[in-house]
Amino acid sequence: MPAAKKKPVDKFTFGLWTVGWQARDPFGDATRRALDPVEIVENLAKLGAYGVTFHDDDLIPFGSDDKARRKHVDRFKKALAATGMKVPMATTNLFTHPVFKDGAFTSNDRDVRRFALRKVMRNLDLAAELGAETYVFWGGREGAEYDGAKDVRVALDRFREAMNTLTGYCKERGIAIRFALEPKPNEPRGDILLPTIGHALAFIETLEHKEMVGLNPEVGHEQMAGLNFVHGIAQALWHGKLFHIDLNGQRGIKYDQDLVFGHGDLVSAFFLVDLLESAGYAGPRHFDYKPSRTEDLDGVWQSAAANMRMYRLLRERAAAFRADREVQQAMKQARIPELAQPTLKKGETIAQLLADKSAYETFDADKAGAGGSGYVRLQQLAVEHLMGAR
Ligand code: DIG
Ligand code: MN
Ligand code: MN
Repeated sequence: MPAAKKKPVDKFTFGLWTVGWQARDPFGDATRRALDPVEIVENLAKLGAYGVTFHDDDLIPFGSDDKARRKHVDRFKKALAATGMKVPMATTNLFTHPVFKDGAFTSNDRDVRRFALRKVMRNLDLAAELGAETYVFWGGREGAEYDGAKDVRVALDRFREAMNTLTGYCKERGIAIRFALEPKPNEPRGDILLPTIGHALAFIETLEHKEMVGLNPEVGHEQMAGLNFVHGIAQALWHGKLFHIDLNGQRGIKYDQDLVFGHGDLVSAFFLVDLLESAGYAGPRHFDYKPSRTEDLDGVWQSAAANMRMYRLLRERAAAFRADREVQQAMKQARIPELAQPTLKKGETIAQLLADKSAYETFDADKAGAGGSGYVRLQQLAVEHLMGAR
C-alpha cells in the first residue's frame, strides 16, 4: 500500500477502533473481519487523514507479555513513519474486559481500581513515546444500573483520586500530556458518572492539577441526553477546556449511534463547524464513529472519507454564510453584535446605574418587547447556505 504522498492540510484523525469495528452488537455477530492496525494506518493515510488514535488494547491485545507488546508497538511505529501519520491522542480501554464490569476507577473492588491505574500508567508511557498531546478518559463503565449499588459521592472521591494520581504520575515522569474527560450519559452502564459537559466541568474544578485536565466532548453523547452540542462546546471553549473533540452523528435521544459526522443533526453540525472555525479551535478534528454494521470493507473506507468530506463541505458553507452580506445584515437586525457590548458602561458604579432613570424609571418595556428579532430569516439563510441554495 503506497504511503500517503502529500502532507494533509486538515488535522483529521480516526480511532483505530472506528474503522476497525467488526460490527458486533448486542444482537448480532461481527459482519466484518478484523483489521490490522498497520492496514488501518495505511488506508487512512491514503484517504488523506492526519493521524490515528488508539486504546491500549486496540494495538496490544489485552494480556500480551512485554515482548509481544514491544513487537506490536514497533510495527505500528514503522507504519506511522512510512506514512507520516501522527498519534495526537491515546486512551485506555477500561471497559471491555469483564474485570471492569463494575467500573475501573470507581469499581467497588479496590484491587480493580489499582489495576486500572496501573493499566493507564503503562499506556501513558506509550502515549508519550508516540508523541500524543492528549490523553482521553471515557468512563464507559463508571456508573451503575441501580442507585443502591454506588454511592456517587464516594465514587466521585475515587474518580478524583484516580485523576490526581495520574496527573501526579505525568508530572513525576515529565510526561507533557493533557487529560481530556469524555462525558456520556449512559450506555453501556445504565447511568454513567460525569454524564455531560457540565458535570465534567464542575468535577475538573475540584482536581489537584485542574490546569492539566479538560474535555473531549462527543457530538452524540450530549445529544443522547437531549442537550445542544453547539452550546456545550461553546461553554467548553469559554472555560478554555476544549482539549479535544469526538465528531460523529446522532439522530435524537436513543442508543449511541456513532454515525458519520453530519449524518445526524446536520444543522447542528453546520453551526458546530462554524463555531470551531470562528473560535480558532486548533486541535484535531477526531472522528469517533462506527461504520454501520450493514457495510463491507469498501463501505468502511467510504464512510471514513465521508467524515472528512462532511467537515470540509460544512466549513465551506459556514464560511459562505458568514461572508454573505444579507446574513451580516440579518445579524445586525437581530442585534447579535450588541450582545458583545458590556451591560454596564466602563467603570460605571452601582450608584450610577441606580441613578440612570432610562434603565428603569423611564424604560418603555412594551416598546422594547414589541420589536421582532428576525432570527427565523437568519436561520433560513443559514439553511439555504447549508443546502447550497445560495
Ligand atoms: C467512545 O465514545 C469513547 C471510546 O471510544 C474512547 O475511549 C473515547 C475516545 O475518543 N471515545
Ligand atoms: Mn459514541
Ligand atoms: Mn468518543
